[in-house]
Amino acid sequence: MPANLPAEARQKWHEASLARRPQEKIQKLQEFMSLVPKHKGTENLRAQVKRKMALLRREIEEKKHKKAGVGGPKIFVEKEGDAQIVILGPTNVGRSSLLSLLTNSKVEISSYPYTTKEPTPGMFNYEDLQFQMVEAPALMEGSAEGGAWGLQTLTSARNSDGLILMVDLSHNPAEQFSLISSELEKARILTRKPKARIEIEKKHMGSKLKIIVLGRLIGCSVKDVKQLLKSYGIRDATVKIQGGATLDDVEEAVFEGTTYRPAIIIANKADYPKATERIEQFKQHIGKEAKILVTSCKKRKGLENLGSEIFEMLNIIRVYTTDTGKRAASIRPFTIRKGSSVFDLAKRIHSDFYKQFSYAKVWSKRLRFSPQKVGGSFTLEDGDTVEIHTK
Ligand SMILES: Nc1nc2c(ncn2[C@@H]2O[C@H](COP(=O)(O)OP(=O)(O)OP(=O)(O)O)[C@@H](O)[C@H]2O)c(=O)[nH]1
Ligand SMILES: [Mg+2]
Repeated sequence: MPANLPAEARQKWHEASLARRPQEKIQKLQEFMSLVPKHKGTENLRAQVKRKMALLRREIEEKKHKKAGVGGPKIFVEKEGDAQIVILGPTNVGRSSLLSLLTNSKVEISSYPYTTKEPTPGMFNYEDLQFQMVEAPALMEGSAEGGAWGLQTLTSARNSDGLILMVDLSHNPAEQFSLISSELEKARILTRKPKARIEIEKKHMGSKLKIIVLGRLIGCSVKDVKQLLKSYGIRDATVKIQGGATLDDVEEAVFEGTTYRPAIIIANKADYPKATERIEQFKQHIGKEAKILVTSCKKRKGLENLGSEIFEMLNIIRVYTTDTGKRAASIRPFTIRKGSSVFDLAKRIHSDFYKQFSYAKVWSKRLRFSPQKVGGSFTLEDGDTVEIHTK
């Protein structure tokens, strides 16, 4: 549904985007909110602006704390290891139980609700990879608007490389899952790869109207896009579209781009009496597209494949490097995106490295003979060992 914002609201948004001080920005956003009509089409937008204001208030608080020399709880956990996976779910589903089974974290487990109050990390070793698992505080209705720990929980989710969406089988899992989905949707975090992606690159230069559209527009013209962006005070920008976009899609992108995070669903507490029935209904409810792991943290069951499922979800491969002259391959692999070439690997090792690239030798099980001499465009696969030779 389109947002259909009145002109004054658009103007106010422009003013808010120009405001530099947090206090002033909050003020402008508040005024903006009072001009946004309340209907289904603006629901996500309203939630998101509320979150933005909560984040700004938090920023002001933190500055005060810093001056006073005391720190508050963390909003998100700095990344460590090969990937960061955030465990999301309503309270009591067993997020802490999962974290303590997989990692050496000493997180508190309790039958009382809302025990975990800040993002809590632990390292999960899978083969030669390290996945940093982060338990986010429980999701509840209103999290996306910054209620309770919503700010920490959804900022953590946005900041992650992938998600575990956890529900339990002690009561209706579909209800728990729809709470997770709706809060994620309001926070504009997608767990399915979007068909279209739009990025608006603002340039803040000159006052001449200069809007460039790259990609396919659906049901509107470049002129419409120019007019729309102008009404939001955007005069100099490049709009990059992947896969086609309507004018409403472009308008959404003005506020905040959506983030895509891959996800695995865990249905925990499989030891409950009616669990089998509930899981069948839940599977039908979810459909075939999403992966569901059925576990019992209490009985330590169902977690055998979690490492490989996470690895699969992340769409990465491991590549080992050797130095010319040395025989042993690196112990710690580089993790790079599936489909990457030798060039991509060289860039990862050092931003300038690929410029001196001459050729590479690759050792791989899938090759008829190893090592094989290859060029920069050679596509790597999981487990390959590479030796790069420079000019
Ligand atoms: N029967 C059963 N109980 C479980 C299972 N996993 C966890 N529990 C229990 O469920 C309760 C909540 O577990 P936690 O791991 O603290 O849940 P949480 O999701 O971290 O909850 P909060 O942090 O409080 O939001 C505890 O009493 C656990 O012992 C399970 O597989 N089966
Ligand atoms: Mg917990």
